[in-house]
Amino acid sequence: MLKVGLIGCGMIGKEHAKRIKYKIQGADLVAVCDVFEKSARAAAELVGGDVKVYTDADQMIHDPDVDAVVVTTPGNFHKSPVLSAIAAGKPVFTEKPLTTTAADCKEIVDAEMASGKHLVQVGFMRRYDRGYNQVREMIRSGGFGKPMILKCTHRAESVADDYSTEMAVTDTAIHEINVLPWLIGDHEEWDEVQVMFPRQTKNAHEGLRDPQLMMMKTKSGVICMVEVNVNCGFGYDINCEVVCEDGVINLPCPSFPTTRKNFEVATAIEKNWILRFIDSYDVELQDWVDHVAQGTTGGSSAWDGYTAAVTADALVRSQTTGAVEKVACGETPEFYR
Ligand code: ISE
Repeated sequence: MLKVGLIGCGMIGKEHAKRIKYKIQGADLVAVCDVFEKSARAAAELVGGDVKVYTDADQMIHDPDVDAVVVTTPGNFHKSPVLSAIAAGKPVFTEKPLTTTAADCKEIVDAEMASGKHLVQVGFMRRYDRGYNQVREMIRSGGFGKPMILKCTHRAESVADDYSTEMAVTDTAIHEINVLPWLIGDHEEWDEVQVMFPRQTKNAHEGLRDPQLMMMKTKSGVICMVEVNVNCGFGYDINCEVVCEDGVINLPCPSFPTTRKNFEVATAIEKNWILRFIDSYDVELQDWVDHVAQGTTGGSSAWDGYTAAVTADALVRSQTTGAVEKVACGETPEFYR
């Protein structure tokens, strides 16, 4: 049984705490940690109270009762606990993004390589989503020819007041940055990217540029357009249309009953990302635990986290310059091939 300690007891932290405690096979939650003791205690209560409560991440990581670590703090606080877990030689699953800058991700990559062990898995859960996997298989089958254009939307009903223009890249589009090359079987990194700002929505809070159109081109010439629109007001709406040489494939939407009432035919849209990707999170954490049992990692590696961050840095630069920005990740180290 893998004894897991979790750091960061906010929204996704509480979800993962319950998931590890009640759903995942081969793992048990033994400790929770948050700088705010109240949050840590609330998470502990959610899972029945029978876990240690910490406010110091390092102490929890070095607790001999903790075999492996899950990091669910906000992205800009991932670096320190991930480095600390690597130093302790303990497997660590960190929520996306690995960190919010490429420089910080590089430190993690270097530390993991120096440790000589694959310890880090990054929580890009879309690679575990059933729909994305179905689309990927269709592309791999070759029956649709080569993909040429991807048209994606990443829409949310609304965001919190501390959500910034940069976060549209580092926190939101980071999913498409990670999942799209994997989806189309492109093993190289992105080549160039650009952000465009269309007319501003009246629904965004002051200081937030929303919506944003992100254009990303792979080295093989596939162009992806991602509409990030986080105050759309009607739900959490993830779409991805893959235009191939011999046909078009659309990512399935979550299925809801179609209703007929009041002279209207209607189908619901998912409310938020926790619900939209609930199954993907289950599969993802089970896969992490299964890999850890074999002494390996699955899903996205620290290198994937790094290349996503390099791409995000380029998009963030483009938010200011308006220009097409090059993405330069360098050679994939042998360790991650
Ligand atoms: C959130 O952290 C997620 O990971 C969601 O999938 C994404 O849609 C949202 O924009 C992020 O804030």
